[in-house]
Amino acid sequence: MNIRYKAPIGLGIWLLVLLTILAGCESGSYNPPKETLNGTQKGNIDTSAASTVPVTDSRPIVLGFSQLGSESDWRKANTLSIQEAAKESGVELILDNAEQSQEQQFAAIRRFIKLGVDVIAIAPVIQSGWESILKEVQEAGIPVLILDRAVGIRDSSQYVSLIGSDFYEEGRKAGKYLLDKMSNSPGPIGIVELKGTEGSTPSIDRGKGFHDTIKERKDLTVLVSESADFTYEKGRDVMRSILKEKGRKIRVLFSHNDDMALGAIEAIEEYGLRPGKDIVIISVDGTRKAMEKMAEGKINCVVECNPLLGPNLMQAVKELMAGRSIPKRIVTPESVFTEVTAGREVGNRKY
Ligand code: GYE
Repeated sequence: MNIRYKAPIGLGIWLLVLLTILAGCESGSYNPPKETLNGTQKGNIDTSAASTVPVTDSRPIVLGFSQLGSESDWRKANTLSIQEAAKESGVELILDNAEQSQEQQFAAIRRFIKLGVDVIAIAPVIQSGWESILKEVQEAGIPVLILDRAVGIRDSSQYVSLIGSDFYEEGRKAGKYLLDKMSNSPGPIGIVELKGTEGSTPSIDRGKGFHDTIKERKDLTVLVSESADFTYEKGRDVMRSILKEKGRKIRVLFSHNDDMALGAIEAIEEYGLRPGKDIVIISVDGTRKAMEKMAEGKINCVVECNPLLGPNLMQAVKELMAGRSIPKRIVTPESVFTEVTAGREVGNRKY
């Protein structure tokens, strides 16, 4: 799916910046080019308008964005936020949905290079394997912004900035909630962990943060840790089979995202147990649907992960094109919601 956006320049973007920018010691910058797009038509990206963009300083900035997929409500909100922010700030967005395939991401990035876009943004599906494609982009002289998930590369000069959450911290918050919740419950306490996409940063880091935190209590045992790819369907199916095997030994579910938690709730109810009561459920994201389930008492805690990265991304793009440097790492501030406040929070959710 490729969608092209051309929109008038608005000022609202500057008011819409909701997220805190934490400057690291490193920062990235880029000398903005003056040349226009070369306008070749490649793949299924519509480039017809690109070739007509005039060679002037006032032409819109063109951003090629490789989105990793549409696997969850978080992802859908993330894509929408980027589309809206692009419109709002007058950035011309060329969006490619890679449907969970790193190969498709590479193909999209190569098309962006051929088109001669001004900036490339990438939300990487997995962490590894990015070095050689980023080298190609570097050789083409196009600056790269990494969004949401990280890339595991040796040479960090291959991208300008990483914009997104601290997933390790999210895992730690989930672990801390569990320690607190179980402080008066005797062990052993059996835990199921539903992981996200194997090899993706949020799955790796949320897992680490959670395990590192709960290990202080020896009678908390992770019975099964299995990937359900961040989707509702796999969350339900994987939980069904885990329940068959472990049944009532399961006292806790830590799900790496809301979609999988919601799928697992379906499986738990089918099995005849009460989610949120017989099985304590901790999830990550903070979607409206998860908040509603929490208000019903079927989820106990949701660690927030903010998908509304569009304003931050557009601001970074503009700063870069103006030749200013931006922080190497831009982290989004996030909170934790529990069953105690869920009812109040439902109405405030934007995704
Ligand atoms: O938590 C999950 C999505 O990368 C932070 O990806 C993102 C994760 C998010 O599929 O719902």
